Amino acid sequence: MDLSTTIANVRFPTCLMNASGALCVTRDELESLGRSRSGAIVTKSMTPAFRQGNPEPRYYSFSGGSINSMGLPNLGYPAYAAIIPTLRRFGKPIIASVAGLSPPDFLEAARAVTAVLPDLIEVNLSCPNIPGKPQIGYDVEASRALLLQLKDIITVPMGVKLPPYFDPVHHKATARMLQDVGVDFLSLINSVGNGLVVDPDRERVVIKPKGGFGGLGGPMIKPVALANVRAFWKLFDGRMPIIGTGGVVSGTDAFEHILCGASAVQIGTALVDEGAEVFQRLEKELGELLQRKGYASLSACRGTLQEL
Ligand code: RRO
Repeated sequence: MDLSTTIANVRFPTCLMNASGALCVTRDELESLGRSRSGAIVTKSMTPAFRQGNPEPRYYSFSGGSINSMGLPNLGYPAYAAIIPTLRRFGKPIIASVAGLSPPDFLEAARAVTAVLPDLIEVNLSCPNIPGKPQIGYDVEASRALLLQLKDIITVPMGVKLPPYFDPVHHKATARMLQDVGVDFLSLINSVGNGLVVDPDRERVVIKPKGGFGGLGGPMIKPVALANVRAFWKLFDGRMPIIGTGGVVSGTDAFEHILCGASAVQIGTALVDEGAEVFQRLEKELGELLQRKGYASLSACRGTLQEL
């Protein structure tokens, strides 16, 4: 089964790839993604300087999913600008994720990483874990101002990684802004920010930063992710490429994202739990599912979710 896909005129050998943040911080991790069946290499969100991130424990996995408050640990853009050209040998697209603690940080990281020409750039407007720094993606006008400046700097296709929205008004206002700016693709969604997981036996939180608050991922957020993929697919009349992220642990989960309108799917929690072999398993499961259902390609079922 051909699981290849195209986003903003960039061809991906398969539609399954890592989510930014999951096993993609170090050179070793990025090379391991290169050797895996991941359809792309997506970097950890990069800031101008190296960041240690938040104190540990800062990631916790449980049956419902995961909670993290990593705090943007990354090597800093000079390191990624040096690593990215060496990743080309793996022959798959490279998506550089760019973040910052302030708009000038974003611009600086974007300028530097654009110079080494990753295939696409994903602007992360939705990190929930920096104490005192709200997620920019929840402020439509601040997002517009930042993205307009980034659009002038970034010469490769520019996408945005958005936080989950929970009201149609927010989907609509954000879609209008993204249309005005002219972004090339969407990654939906980042973790569901500021959740709290409690260990009832120990009567305490499970991660250290921010009093235990952190971004939720994995199976429990799948319906929220699907809703955001679907809402933006409809608002853009199916013309905006969408990478679906959230709760994909099986081929069926990936299929659900595609039915809602995703052109590709990113894997976070399941990748951390299983390691890079997860891509092979999901590829097999998705391929067999499509075959069983009689679909010859992803595009045959993309966005075709039926309503009652
Ligand atoms: O590093 C993190 O704490 C983090 C980031 Br930048 C993000 O975008 N999403 C997330 O769940 N964690």
